[in-house]
Amino acid sequence: MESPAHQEAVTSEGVDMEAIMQQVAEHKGCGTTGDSGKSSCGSSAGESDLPPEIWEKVKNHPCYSEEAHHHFARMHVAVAPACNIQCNYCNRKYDCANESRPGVVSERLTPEQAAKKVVAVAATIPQMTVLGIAGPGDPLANPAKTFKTFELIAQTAPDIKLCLSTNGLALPEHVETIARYNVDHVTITINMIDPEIGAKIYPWIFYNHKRIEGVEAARILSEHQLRGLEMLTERGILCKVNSVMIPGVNDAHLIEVNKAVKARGAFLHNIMPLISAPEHGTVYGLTGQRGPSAQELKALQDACEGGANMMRHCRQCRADAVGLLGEDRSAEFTTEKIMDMEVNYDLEQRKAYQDAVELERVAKVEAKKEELQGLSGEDSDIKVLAAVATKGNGLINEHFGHAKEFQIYELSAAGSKFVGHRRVDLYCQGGFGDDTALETVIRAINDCHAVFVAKIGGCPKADLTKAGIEPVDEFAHEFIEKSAISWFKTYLQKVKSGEVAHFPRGDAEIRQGALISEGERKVCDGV
Ligand code: CLF
Ligand code: SF4
Repeated sequence: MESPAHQEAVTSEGVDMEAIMQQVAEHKGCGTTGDSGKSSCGSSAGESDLPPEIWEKVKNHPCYSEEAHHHFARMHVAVAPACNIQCNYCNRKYDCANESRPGVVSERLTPEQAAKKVVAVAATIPQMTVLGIAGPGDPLANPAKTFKTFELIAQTAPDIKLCLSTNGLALPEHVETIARYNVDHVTITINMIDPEIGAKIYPWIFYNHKRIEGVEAARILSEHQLRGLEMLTERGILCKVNSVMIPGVNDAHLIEVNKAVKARGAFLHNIMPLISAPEHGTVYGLTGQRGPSAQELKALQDACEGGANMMRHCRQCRADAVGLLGEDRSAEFTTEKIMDMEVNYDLEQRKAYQDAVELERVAKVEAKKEELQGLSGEDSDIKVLAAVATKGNGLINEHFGHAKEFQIYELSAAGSKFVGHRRVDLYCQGGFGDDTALETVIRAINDCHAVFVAKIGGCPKADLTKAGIEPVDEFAHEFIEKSAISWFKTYLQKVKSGEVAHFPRGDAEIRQGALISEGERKVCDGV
């Protein structure tokens, strides 16, 4: 729990940056955490950092392994419409903000339709390795539909990992069933462990056939979340905790949440920015509650390092998302289209594809290691952020103007680390560049010293340079981290020789609603 002095420091307007920065200063660094024998190097932990049995579980799960998210895809099926609680950041006509941005599901599916869709997607996208149920309500408030879907998929697509995301209220009563259906990855959204804070996030829960409000509701919810987490980890089920960072409400408190979930064996902690806008019709949207800036989010995530492993590559995806994290191919797989599809579910072909991906991944890791040797003995404390345009596979393979998001890496004498992503509006509009979009892209990556791209035109190059962000296209189609480390070595040399003066960059804006255009959204008819 927070001390009273600590609570005073949190204003209703702002993030408690002082408390967060104090935690950063106390950061103990990377080490082995004990529970499940896992490393605390965050979701970027690779094969050499994890016990073999854990690596087997995460190596092709795009959310549980940062490395995997460059290569492997997930899909969600929207079979769970009802919810048993109310969050102030959710409007029921939108899909679940636990596991998605407040976009909407295009269509809800029956378990049978969902199973058909999974097989059709898996046959078309061999890198699709995980099926998640994340809404649009709460999967465990719809247990019959959720578990029927898992049962059908286990029969027709046995190589696919099953994943579930829940608010946790109904979790304790379903833990045995989750284990029986071989659901090996469970996410619980835990935004607080202090019911007084919880009452500012959750107006009510529906429990034991009753609607319960206020602090009592938050107390019951928190107790169920933490007990459910313990019960799952005791059974060896890998658990991730999602938390929504709500400035002035639970920001600094999430450091306590991180400690509490680590103590109960959570494998990962995913702190996501609040998505809030009046047009979403949520309580927070209508009351003007803001989300965090990029710097505030990163400071909090940094403060939590050394506790439960940090996930930083979440895309807050829709409850019907399909594809690599950051891309959404759901429009290719509507129920109508699936009915007309010739589906050839070839297990051998899928395995061959995934073996080839594994070779590519190993090559990428080796290339990074080799480049890192050039930084050994480097004692500079300079840290910079770099933005990368990529279509996947860990390569710099996207044009600046075609990027819908940039991946962000922190570069230091210790090497490179994935620290986030920024959604942006498309700059290239087919033959011409959109200057307004360019301004928003620059604001979204304003904290970066460089942007790595496969190709870039003269105009955006000039504007980026003027804004102090170096456009780098000399590593087109090469591995991201190897290239970024190589660039950073040169940057450090230039700083040392006096050719370049190093200045910290400013803050950046987390763009809400970018990436998917309004035209692609369809409002569902509510829960
Ligand atoms: Fe889906 Fe969630 Fe499973 Fe992943 S998403 S149920 S764990 S398969 Fe992933 Fe999407 Fe973030 Fe969720 S990027 S919102 S963390
Ligand atoms: Fe919405 Fe999910 Fe919260 Fe339910 S648990 S109110 S669906 S965000």
